[in-house]
Amino acid sequence: MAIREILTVPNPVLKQVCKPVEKVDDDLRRLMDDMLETMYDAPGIGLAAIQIGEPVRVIVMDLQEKPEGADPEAEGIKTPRYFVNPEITWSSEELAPYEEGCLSVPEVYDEVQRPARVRLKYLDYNGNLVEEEADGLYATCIQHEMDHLNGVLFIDHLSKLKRDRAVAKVKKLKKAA
Ligand code: GNR
Ligand code: NI
Repeated sequence: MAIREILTVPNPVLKQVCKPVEKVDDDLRRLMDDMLETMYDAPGIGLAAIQIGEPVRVIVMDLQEKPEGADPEAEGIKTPRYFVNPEITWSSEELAPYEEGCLSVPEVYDEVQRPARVRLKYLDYNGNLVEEEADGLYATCIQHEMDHLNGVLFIDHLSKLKRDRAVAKVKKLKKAA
């Protein structure tokens, strides 16, 4: 496994529409392993393949929710999730706000409103079809990640003023580094 570089705004690669995966094979599993390692290292709770420059419809996620009654001091047990060619098949009318961040827009956080619940279908790590409903942080995160597959960032849901400020902040951060 390998930690890969995470692309940041205003890299035009992040604006690409990603291609569907044709086959869940060992090459793709290697990519998903690298994405997960990169995400844990960052650290983040989700990562889309385009964030490491691979224009394919692949997402990894680990919401790191501690099991109920778990020792709060204990290290969270890793619960990785993998999504290949995900599709949203239903969205609730009800919206929910969440203070979002993005590894491709470091150190910028702002509130985005998205459907509170979605139904989705996708292929998992082994290429099996999964259909399920998401709510809470899972719903927010999967919609944030699926935006990446279509070249959309969370700052695209903000005003132009806030978006321009966010890009300027990331450019400045990068210059200082
Ligand atoms: O690590 C992340 N945290 C986060 C918080 C609120 C809403 C979405 C996210 S996803 C983000 C990682 C990332 O940039 N994924 O694309
Ligand atoms: Ni993101």
